Amino acid sequence: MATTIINNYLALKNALVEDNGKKAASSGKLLYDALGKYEISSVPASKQKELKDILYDAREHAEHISENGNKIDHQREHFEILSTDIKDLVVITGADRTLYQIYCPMYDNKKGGKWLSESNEIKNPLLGSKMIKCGSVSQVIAVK
Ligand SMILES: [Cu+2]
Repeated sequence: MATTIINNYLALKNALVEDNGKKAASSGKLLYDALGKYEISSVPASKQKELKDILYDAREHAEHISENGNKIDHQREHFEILSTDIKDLVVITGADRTLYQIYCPMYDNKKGGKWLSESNEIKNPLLGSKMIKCGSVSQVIAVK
């Protein structure tokens, strides 16, 4: 179960909702550590290569977020890509709670962006206070 990864991902997400780059950086560091500690052998052998690749990619993004506490736009760019990694990860590892994938069509000059949330109430981490309510649920990832 990816409990520690999910906890730290959501703490990072909530720091970005609050426009708090410093807090996002410290959560990013905890997420980086949690990703490094995940036991790949806990998933079926057929999924281990894919999981390893996801963990590697996610760690790079978490590291950049941890190192850019005063550049929140840069943190958000990494967070948006990281969010797809975390979604792919929980599809393999399972999750201890229901997660909502939320889509915001306004992010990055209307290219759009996605993230995961513990709630279906929209609080936008990609745009923060500028457009806090922008987004809609695109997928529900249920506990398995
Ligand atoms: Cu970077």
